[in-house]
Amino acid sequence: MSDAETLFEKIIARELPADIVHETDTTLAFRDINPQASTHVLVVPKTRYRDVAELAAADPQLLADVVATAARVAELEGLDDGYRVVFNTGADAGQTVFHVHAHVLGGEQLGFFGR
Ligand code: DGP
Repeated sequence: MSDAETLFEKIIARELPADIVHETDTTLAFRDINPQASTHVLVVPKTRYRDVAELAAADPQLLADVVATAARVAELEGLDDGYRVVFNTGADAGQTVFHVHAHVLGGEQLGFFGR
């Protein structure tokens, strides 16, 4: 990891405001500033990895923590009819913040997506 700090480190450090919905020892969940569904929460590990592939290779337990926090967020947000977890990975997928994050989307019928 060599890139400059991202804004998510600042949110984790409480140097930037965010609407935090859940926190664990290793993860933080906060609402996306530009929601793409009725519920749109981002889950980040407190330790920075660039993307989900790097996280999986370096620390599988921390990836499991991120997924468990996503599931807990879905429970807290009442997404009882289902939800989607997305890890955008790289430029073609539209990743803009290079601190791995899971998007948790739900609260309505989601369309299929791709192009
Ligand atoms: P991605 O495109 O997968 O890298 O998603 C980055 C997301 O981060 C995007 O949906 C918008 C969100 N985002 C960008 N800046 C901020 C911010 O300052 N606060 C919050 N809460 N979300 C942000």
